[in-house]
Amino acid sequence: MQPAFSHRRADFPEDFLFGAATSATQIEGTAFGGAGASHWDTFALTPGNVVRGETAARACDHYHRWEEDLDLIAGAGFDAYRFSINWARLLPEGTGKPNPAALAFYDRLIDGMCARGLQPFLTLYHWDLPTALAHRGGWANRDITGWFTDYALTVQRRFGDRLASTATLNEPWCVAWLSHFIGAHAPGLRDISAAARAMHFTLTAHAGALAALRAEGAKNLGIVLNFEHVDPASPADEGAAATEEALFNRWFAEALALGRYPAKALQGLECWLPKGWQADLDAIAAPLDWLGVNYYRRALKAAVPGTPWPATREVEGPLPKTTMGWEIHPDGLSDRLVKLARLFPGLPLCVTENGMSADDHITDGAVADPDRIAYVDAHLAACRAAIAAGVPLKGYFYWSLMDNYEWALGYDKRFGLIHVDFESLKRTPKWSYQAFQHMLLPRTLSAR
Ligand code: IFM
Repeated sequence: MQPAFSHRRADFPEDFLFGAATSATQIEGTAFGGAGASHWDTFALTPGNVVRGETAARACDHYHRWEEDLDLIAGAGFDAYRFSINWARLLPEGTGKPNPAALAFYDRLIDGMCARGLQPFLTLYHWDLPTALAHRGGWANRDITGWFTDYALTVQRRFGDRLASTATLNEPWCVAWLSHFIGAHAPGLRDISAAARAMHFTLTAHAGALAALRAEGAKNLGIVLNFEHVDPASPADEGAAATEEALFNRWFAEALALGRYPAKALQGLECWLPKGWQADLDAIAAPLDWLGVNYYRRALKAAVPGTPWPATREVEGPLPKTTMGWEIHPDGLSDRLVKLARLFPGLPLCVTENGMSADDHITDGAVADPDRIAYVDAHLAACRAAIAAGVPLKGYFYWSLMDNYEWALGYDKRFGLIHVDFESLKRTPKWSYQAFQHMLLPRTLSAR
């Protein structure tokens, strides 16, 4: 039997928003419309970086199929759509003159959202750094603050009149640590000094753009951070878990909320931070209008004595997992929301990403994904628990609207509510899409 969610829309506050999320490089197709190269294009063309060497050149061909995709979002009953602009599409050289085809494309896309009653939730940076700027040091160069601010202003001046909200960056931990220390994402560095600089310059870039956007009159400005529930693999691994907590969950959040970095992370990073970093902290802690929370899983951490800082590794845990190998732990979401509400008193929070990858197949024209429905159901229960505990949680966005380019994992992992056949590009809504429809559509239709 096809399952439904155990929640009704009426179980959430009247103004609570439901939405679906994507990002530009993961769906649009970077080969179309005069987009400049981003560091992901070059990273993917380097053997060994991406599963089967797959690129985002065509992705879901959203560049040409955006109308069908927006119809599907509206058809599920969502109130809002979280999308991003590809910086390298808009500014092929990273700075300077915008690409006219990109201006026209994002105009059509945003107008298309408004015409369907979908609130446009924009993310300015979801990882498509123009290669021209990567060649100049990218996120390890302090100048990125100015490059990013200028890009943000170009976006605001053209599209700002139609945006419901703007987030500066998506998941700065991935931009900095995963990409410059672990080396799993573009630019694929394994360099603690570049990583420390990027951990700081993502925040100066956020702060520069936030101030400039505000001066320009932009409203509803935020940033999207990723969080995981961290546990020690054994009682002897408490220190390893605390280091991970500081690097992953506390670094960005405490800098933004309190204007300081956690001591446990500074132990390893302070000597690599750029000169004068302390002077940037006041600007970094400028008030936000909202905070986006991406949450997927629990991570178990163990110490690896005798290795360089942070001297930790991840250990496989016993909980049920998604096809990413990620442990499913919905209580971690309510815990995190409660902690964040304490750290940022009164600040509206929004779950900007939550979802699971699964081994989805089309059978007799349908995609049965009961595990995904159960995953979302449990995380919606966690949202309700947080709201009941007093957290000002304002929305929930499922990641992702449709199967797409999962970065270094190519087209291997399916997170979508909509199945995409990467040969024919046909879209097939899964059972989980229908579960959202069932929960959301009656009220959305009466409001439209
Ligand atoms: O696909 C990514 C997305 O780009 C950022 N957050 C996590 C998702 C799943 O890995």
